[in-house]
Amino acid sequence: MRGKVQALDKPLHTTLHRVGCRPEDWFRPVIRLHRRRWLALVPLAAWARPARAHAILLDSTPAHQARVSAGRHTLAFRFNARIDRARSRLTLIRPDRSHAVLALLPGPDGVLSAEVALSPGAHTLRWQVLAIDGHITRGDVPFTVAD
Ligand SMILES: [Cu+2]
Repeated sequence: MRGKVQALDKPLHTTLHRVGCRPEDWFRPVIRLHRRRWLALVPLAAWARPARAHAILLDSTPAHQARVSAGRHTLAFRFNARIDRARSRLTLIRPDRSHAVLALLPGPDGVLSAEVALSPGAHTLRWQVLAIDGHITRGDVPFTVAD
């Protein structure tokens, strides 16, 4: 990012040298150039943001407030960014409030999945992930296992 900003500064200096010394000559072009330079930075900023973003949950199985049947399930949490799997975890909070940190299955970047046997009652899946930008995000997905 820094390299690209410096590259954008170069044409401004080159143009300043070419315009000359009379203030009325170079004052207007400079303002115009500054405006153009800021406009040029807008797409760069838009492009840079997603690559640096911390992880946001895009969707999950089970979904928020879903109702699922009892038995074995593959849980999956999909995020908008690449995540550090070794420093991310899924915790199942059972109806009796006991916590179980789930073993993660291998899978694509940005997806955390685990297999678990579910018995009836209100559950919560707590996800905590470390994104490649170094930021930790977390959240809860409550769901119900039907009788
Ligand atoms: Cu972040």
